[in-house]
Amino acid sequence: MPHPKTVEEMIECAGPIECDLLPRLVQVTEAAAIAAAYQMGRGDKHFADQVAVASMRRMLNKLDMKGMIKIGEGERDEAPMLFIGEEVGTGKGDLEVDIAVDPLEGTNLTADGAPGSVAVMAMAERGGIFHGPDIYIDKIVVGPDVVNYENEHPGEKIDLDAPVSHNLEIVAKALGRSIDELVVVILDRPRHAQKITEIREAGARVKLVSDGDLMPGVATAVRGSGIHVVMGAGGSGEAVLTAAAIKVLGGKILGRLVLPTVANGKAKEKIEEEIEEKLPRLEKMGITLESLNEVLDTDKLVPGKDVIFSATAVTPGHFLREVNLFGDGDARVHTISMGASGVVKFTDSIYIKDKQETPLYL
Ligand code: VTB
Repeated sequence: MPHPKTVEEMIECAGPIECDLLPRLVQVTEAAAIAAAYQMGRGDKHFADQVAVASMRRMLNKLDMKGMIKIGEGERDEAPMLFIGEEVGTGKGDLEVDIAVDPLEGTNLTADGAPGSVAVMAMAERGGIFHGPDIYIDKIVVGPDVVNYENEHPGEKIDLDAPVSHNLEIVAKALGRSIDELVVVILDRPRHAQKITEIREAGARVKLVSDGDLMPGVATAVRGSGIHVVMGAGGSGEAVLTAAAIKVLGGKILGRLVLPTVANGKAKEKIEEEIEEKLPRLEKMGITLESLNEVLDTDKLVPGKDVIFSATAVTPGHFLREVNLFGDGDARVHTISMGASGVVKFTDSIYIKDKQETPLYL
């Protein structure tokens, strides 16, 4: 039976952001990843981040759009570029775009030459991306099989507040396997000690990552990636970027904002200091101490319809190859990009400056 939607129909139903900006977004993450790749393994995570940020910002400012960073490098006083609220783009044209950005996800990984770092960005129409502070989001991320299972079994749903074993049982049933065949990715942090124990006690296997829980979140929606669930508290920007990709891919994320001092079990005074410092900013974004506790689902984190996402690997990743540098700035990069219409691209891009000097490798 033919698929109800032809590829031509899918391409036609792509929104204006996907049509006009997705190809350009890929170039933005590619340029940032190449800039960061020159700093790979040099031990300086701040400089690696800085060059990725600067490159991304230069590229973004060439795009015809009225763009606004909704979640990114930090607040204006902490981040000189791509701060939350910064306007980017030429300002020309009709496209009003919300942006979530992590120019270098995994700065330590890049500095150490370790796997898992990417340059990543998502866009959607105005109001389409959660406007939030740069704190943590505690989350659970699962792929489309789980969403399918939930739709077919009303009453059986993953739940951020349920015991870990409840969520893993649902994922196992959805994937038609037993819990001991599941793999859960979680950041290796003392704040997750209890959760890691619970995951192991429930019978699942744990992959601890030193940094970078964004792409593992995306991987939950990719069969064959070997990752079935991502749990734990990480950067809020990273969670929103995960939400953008997981929304396009039909998976699901549930999250809750949490202050780093709270998540990391700091002393009462430290927590109070953080509240005092951040509360005014939170309130400006419409978030109160009470609403901080709300569960944010995929559509709250990324309400947009015309959502696009691109991630280019700097170092080798779960399903991406690292940047290769060939001399005189020639480079080859590997990207996953996607748009709400349903198109997902794995692209190998080769930038050759001197066509006589640099041969094309396969
Ligand atoms: C998290 C995680 C990221 O940094 O933000 C982490 O989501 C920072 O956590 O993927 P800590 O404050 O515990 O160091 C990353 O691992 C890399 O940006």
